[in-house]
Amino acid sequence: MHVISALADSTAPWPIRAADKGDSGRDNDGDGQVGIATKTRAKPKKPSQFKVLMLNDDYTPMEFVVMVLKRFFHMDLEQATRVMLHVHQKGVGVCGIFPYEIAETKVNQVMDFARQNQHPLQCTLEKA
Ligand code: TYC
Repeated sequence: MHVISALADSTAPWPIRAADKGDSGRDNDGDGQVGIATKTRAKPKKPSQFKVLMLNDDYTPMEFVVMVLKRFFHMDLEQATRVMLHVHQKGVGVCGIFPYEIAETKVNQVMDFARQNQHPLQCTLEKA
């Protein structure tokens, strides 16, 4: 098969079509393959990371926030207390940084747990 070498020509400001590179779309080497070009990435991209943020509110008890940080983010009492107080004073704080699916699961777990206990605690995601 004729491989289209400029498929990923980063200097071209437009997508390069097979015809632009003299590939007629016909089988040129008799191997029965027509117009298929694949390019594997030499360097696979790292999965992007997301911060899980906790937001302050006036009603959720401090003890509950500490419990959440221990339960879902595996913090010890000291660390959880420090993060809770940071959120209480600054309005927002980072609970941890995770790949997207794990971060999303943590947010859902925290929000479900807060709802079940009738607290307005809010948790969200932000690209790291
Ligand atoms: N501000 C809350 C209070 O005074 C405590 C609190 C801390 C709530 C952190 C939410 O993410 C939070 N009871």
